[in-house]
Amino acid sequence: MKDKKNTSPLENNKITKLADDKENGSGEFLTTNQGLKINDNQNSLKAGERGATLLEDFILREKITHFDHERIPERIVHARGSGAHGVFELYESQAEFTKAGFLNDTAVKTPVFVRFSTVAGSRGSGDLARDARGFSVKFYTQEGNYDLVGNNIPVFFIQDAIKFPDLIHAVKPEPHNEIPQAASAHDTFWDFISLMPESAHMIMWVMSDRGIPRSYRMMEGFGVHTFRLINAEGKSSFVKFHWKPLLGVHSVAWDEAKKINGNDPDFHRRDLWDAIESGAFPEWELGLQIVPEEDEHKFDFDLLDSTKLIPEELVPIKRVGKMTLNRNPDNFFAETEQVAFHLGHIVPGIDFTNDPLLQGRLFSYTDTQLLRLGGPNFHEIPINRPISPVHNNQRDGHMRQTINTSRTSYEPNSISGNDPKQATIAEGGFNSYHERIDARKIRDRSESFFDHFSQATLFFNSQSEPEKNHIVDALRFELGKVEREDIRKRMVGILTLIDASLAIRVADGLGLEVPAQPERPINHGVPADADKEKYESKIIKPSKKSINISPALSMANTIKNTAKSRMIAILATDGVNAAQLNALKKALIAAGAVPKIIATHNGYIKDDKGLAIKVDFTFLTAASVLFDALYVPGGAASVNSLLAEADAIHFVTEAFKHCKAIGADAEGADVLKAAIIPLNKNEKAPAGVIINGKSADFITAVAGHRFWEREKKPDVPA
Ligand code: HDE
Repeated sequence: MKDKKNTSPLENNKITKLADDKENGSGEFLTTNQGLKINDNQNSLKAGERGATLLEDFILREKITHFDHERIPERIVHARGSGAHGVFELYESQAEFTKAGFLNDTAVKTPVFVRFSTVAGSRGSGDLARDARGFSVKFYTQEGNYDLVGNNIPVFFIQDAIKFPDLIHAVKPEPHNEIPQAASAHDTFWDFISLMPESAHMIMWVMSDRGIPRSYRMMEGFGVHTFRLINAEGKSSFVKFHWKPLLGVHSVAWDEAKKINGNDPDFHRRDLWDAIESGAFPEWELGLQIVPEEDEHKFDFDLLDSTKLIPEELVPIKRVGKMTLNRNPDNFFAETEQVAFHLGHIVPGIDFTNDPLLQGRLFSYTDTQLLRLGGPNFHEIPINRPISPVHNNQRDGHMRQTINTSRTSYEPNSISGNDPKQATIAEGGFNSYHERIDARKIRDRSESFFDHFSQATLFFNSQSEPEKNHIVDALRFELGKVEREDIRKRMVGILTLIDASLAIRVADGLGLEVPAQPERPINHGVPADADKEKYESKIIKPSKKSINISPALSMANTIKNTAKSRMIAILATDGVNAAQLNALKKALIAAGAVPKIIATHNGYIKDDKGLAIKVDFTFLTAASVLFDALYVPGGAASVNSLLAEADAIHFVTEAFKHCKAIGADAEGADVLKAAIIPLNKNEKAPAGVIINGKSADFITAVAGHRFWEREKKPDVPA
């Protein structure tokens, strides 16, 4: 017995299944939604040429009605997103820890769909908001869909799901005037944060450069919560999931982020799309941090507390497989917008823990899809359908696609031989981990959740000097936008509990004194009848710390060995030195980088040999913030035109200010000098600036991403 829509993956894999639902009008007639061929798509049905429109016009009404309903409610959080298809391949069986098929069989290639997102902004907001990024992966496994719905930051703001609506209300635009869009730099957010000390650790991450990634392709991903892996013997281990990007982890500068949002609000979406279209498929390795069940209480934090991470130095990350994104969606709405993730989409071999944030999420995601996608049949939308067969007695509801042909829709039944029937564990039936629970029914938190500051300090201590400076600047910016001084002061008080120097530097920027006695964090965000004294010392003075520094937390320590897919601006115009330009272009392309010619005019320029070179952008349509590096070849005529173009000089100055790799040959160096880049004969060129160098040196500089030491140079305006 088979339901017509949901056939087995053995007969019908995901790719062909999606293909069944694809539509392409090429060579076809225009029709109504009922398949009726349309004869006139230009005029509505009227009573005479100049007469009133007739209600009878079913074609007009169908078209307008559909149009009226084109928008669906956007996601309450993570509304702004971009997606891509791909595949997950396992390196080595993990059967020792989990019986999940896709983590056991290295021969299986599991199709995936990934959606990246910002959190706070609306669907049309800019990509470069300072924010956490969503990193959701749907694995279409042979045992059902498994969703790993994570972020690019390994911890979260709050410990209990009951605070989530408060957090999101605080960060969203303020209710009276709906300002600001996609920004946390406003009073209500910092009011909440300053009253919720458990957010201290996540705040450090969001204020760091992790909050402004260079690309979705250059972000880490984290499952955040501790989950369980269950092996075939039923043995459980704790696990944290990680995604490690093979391009390394890179960010932009904050000044740059603001400008990118103006120049190209789709910067991350375009970057992902273009990379996949050009065949530069983004790749991540899946990492597992496994903690044996018996070690649950060996840490100085609670594994169930989502405001804590397990330092890699304590539990190494084992890389077990690779995900490659290799196909852009055919239709944004049908796939990226309608995809519905849920932590509760799970497969045998993976299970939950009692993390109270995780537990609350298990309720929220189905509930939100019901509203957003309009009813209980959202699993039938092509992007959400599993590749494994679906058979159950659920029926009907809004927009039901499946035509269930069985006479029975209940179990047990004898009419249909009691099919569809339950599966034993051996047959792949899901069986929740039998965790022992013997407890009182309470609303409370474990004392083991009360150290809010150790890991915030650990994160700050583990950053490089430039990264620390960026955190200070970000806090000065965000709190500088807060209007109420009491909130600013309270927040500076919270910072004193993370790091004294951080608090002093932020307070200096705000023109505030560091309070000798910060407002007591326990005064807020606790139950009405809480015994405040009991827990206060635990919140701010943890008894033990196993680790004071974790180099793995610094982006400065990420790999910087590839220029693959980096965007290189070549500033050139008529008369450019062909030999220099072509040599560098060739080397860049060989390294996988993407050179683009930026000229004073569109169309074609002529090099010094008279050959035409296609222009990609002009100084009107490009901006330095959209590129990773720039190069100015020689050629007197070209350089003279660039020197006369103020936008070209600004382009170079800005790239220097944003600490990017810069190369120049021969007369090209004059453009750098005009941009006030210090190039004294006797001195070494500033870091990352390569004059008359080898292509290989320039490419190494591009791979290095940023030369933050240049930030200290006060003499370069931008
Ligand atoms: Fe979500 N979250 N979340 N979240 N979340 C949603 O589900 C929610 C949390 C995350 O690309 C919503 O389909 C609650 C942590 C991502 O489609 C909603 C709590 C983490 C996405 C929801 C959290 C996330 C969402 C909105 C506190 C990192 C985008 C639309 C208990 C591990 C998924 C939707 C996509 C989306 C609720 C906390 C990640 C409302 C109640 C922690 C990546 O259901």
